Amino acid sequence: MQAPELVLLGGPNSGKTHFAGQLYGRLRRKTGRLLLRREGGTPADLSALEDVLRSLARGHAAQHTSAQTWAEITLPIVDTAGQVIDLRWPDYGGEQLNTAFQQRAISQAWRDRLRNASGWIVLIRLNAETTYPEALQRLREGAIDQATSAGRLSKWDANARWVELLQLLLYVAGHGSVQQIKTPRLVVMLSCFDELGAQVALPHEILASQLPLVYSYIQSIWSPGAFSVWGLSALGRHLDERSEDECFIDEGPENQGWVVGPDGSRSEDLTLPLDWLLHPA
Ligand SMILES: Nc1nc2c(ncn2[C@@H]2O[C@H](COP(=O)(O)OP(=O)(O)O)[C@@H](O)[C@H]2O)c(=O)[nH]1
Ligand SMILES: [Mg+2]
Repeated sequence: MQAPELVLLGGPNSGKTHFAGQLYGRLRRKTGRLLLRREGGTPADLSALEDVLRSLARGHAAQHTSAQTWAEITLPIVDTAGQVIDLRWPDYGGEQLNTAFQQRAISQAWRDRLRNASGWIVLIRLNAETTYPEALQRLREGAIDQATSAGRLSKWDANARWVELLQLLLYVAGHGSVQQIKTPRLVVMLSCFDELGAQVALPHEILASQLPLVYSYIQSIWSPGAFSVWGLSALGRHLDERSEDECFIDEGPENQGWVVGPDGSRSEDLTLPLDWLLHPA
């Protein structure tokens, strides 16, 4: 029997590649909730993930993803009780979500994956999202500045964009919205969480305050208990391709990075959100 699948979704530059590398490091290290599965079959080609870890061990960020290498990456995963799952990156250079949104086009392969997945992981990097909270206020006050508003509002508000995207993906995957969704379970990870500074609020509260429409859409469409919101800092800090970060060099990438759970608890075990997807309460 085929293992159930999780798919990871996120726009370009949302941190997918570095999360992949760091997750791979954790899975290999066998100290987290989930492990890498090695039994039977042809071993998966995980050299792209090895490359990411190698860059990080030298203290710098990995190079920009080449579309080809990442097209077919699957991480075979097992939990301590022997339950298996495959994590897929349907990511060809990270542009697929944009294409889906702009051209309403999704490949057959991608459609099948979305349809068959038991869980979706959506990466949202809040710092890179554009919203226009004051535009509504100005509309109400009638104080429209033609010169600035025309330029500034040329991009979709991230609220509308994500809601539309989720709607599209659900539709493509064949999930109606008459009943609240239990499958696929959904994990929203607020990536590069370190960029938001020290946070007292819980991850879902941060999502609700920064992308209120997205949060209320998810809340109304997904069954309570079938979605959760996490903070993710796969690196714990910013690195670029020329960094020589001493923490990464001295302590190793496996000791960097953390997640913040839905209850606010912080852990170095980057496998926890996947474990949550795997185990409905
Ligand atoms: N501050 C911070 N930056 C990160 C983190 N993870 C990745 N980045 C940076 O964000 C950029 C995009 O990351 P990448 O994983 O390549 O995104 P992708 O395009 O979605 O695969 C890179 O410059 C990374 O160094 C993180 O946890 N914190
Ligand atoms: Mg990438």
